[in-house]
Amino acid sequence: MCSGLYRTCDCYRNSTMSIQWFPGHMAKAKKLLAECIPLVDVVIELRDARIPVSSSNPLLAEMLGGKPRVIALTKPDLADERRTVAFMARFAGEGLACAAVNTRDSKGTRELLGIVKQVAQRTIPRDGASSRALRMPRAMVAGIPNVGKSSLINALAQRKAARTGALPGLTRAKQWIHLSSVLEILDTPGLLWPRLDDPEIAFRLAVTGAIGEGGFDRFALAERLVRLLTHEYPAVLAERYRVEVDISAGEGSILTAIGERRGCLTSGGKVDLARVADLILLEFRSGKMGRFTLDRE
Ligand SMILES: Nc1nc2c(ncn2[C@@H]2O[C@H](COP(=O)(O)OP(=O)(O)OP(=O)(O)O)[C@@H](O)[C@H]2O)c(=O)[nH]1
Ligand SMILES: [Mg+2]
Repeated sequence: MCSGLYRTCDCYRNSTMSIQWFPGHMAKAKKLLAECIPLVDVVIELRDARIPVSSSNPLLAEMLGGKPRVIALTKPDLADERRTVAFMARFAGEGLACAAVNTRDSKGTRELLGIVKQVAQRTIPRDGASSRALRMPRAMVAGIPNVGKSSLINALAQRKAARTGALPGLTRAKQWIHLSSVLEILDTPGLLWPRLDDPEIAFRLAVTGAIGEGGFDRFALAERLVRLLTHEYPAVLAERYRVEVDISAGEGSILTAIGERRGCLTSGGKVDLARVADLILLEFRSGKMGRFTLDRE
């Protein structure tokens, strides 16, 4: 039986999928963020362009107080471009400064840096007589795990200043990075909120890679992804895996067909459904299936 927050078995496969992930280091991350917010002039809130609303962290919004914030939409290369543009227009309409940044080719970094410096100028302490800035602007990146915080810092710094990686929960402590003489920027650990009450938001966070492996059943997650793709993008699975997609036979039968096609077999020659689940989650997350935005404007 599985218990507590860490559900690794699939005992709820036929029930509503349960996703929660708030390991010990996350509680520490929350404390650290609260300590760091007063040290900076502006907070760059990173949101995944595939889920620009679901990846907005309510805890962070609470902790910000009156601190100015700028939204950076990350991984736009994996999202539906038209929807990214629409979301940016929506945020601008709400008075939120926003830029989309692809850290793979650094597109959007200059724009983001310009916005951050501009916003920071408003709050930076100044010499009373000359109104000269008394120090360099300070910013921090914050957001859900794996959203691309450390990658963004590296793209802004144009060097590998912070450690990055595909699994959420990599950065565990704060780290100041100096961007020449323009800005000091603080990398922080990813933060989720303790109870993911909305199962749809939890699914979107998990399928885009924000939740650690212990927080969900990967087979149930893959099944749900198959269901979503079959309903909303009916051609995707058939085209990518050259299988017949008949959802009336169940998601499991589609996963089995993909496993047969891709040779994901156990030593006994049966389809290894855990490997198939990993395969389709990996290919979805890496953009091999196409570009998707799961939130709706
Ligand atoms: N496709 C794509 N992948 C990106 C982009 N930015 C970051 N990534 C990938 O996203 C993954 C997570 O990046 P990190 O920078 O380590 O994310 P993080 O927010 O610092 O993660 P934690 O420290 O674990 O909270 C890595 O595999 C990056 O290569 C992007 O613009 N496009
Ligand atoms: Mg990091």
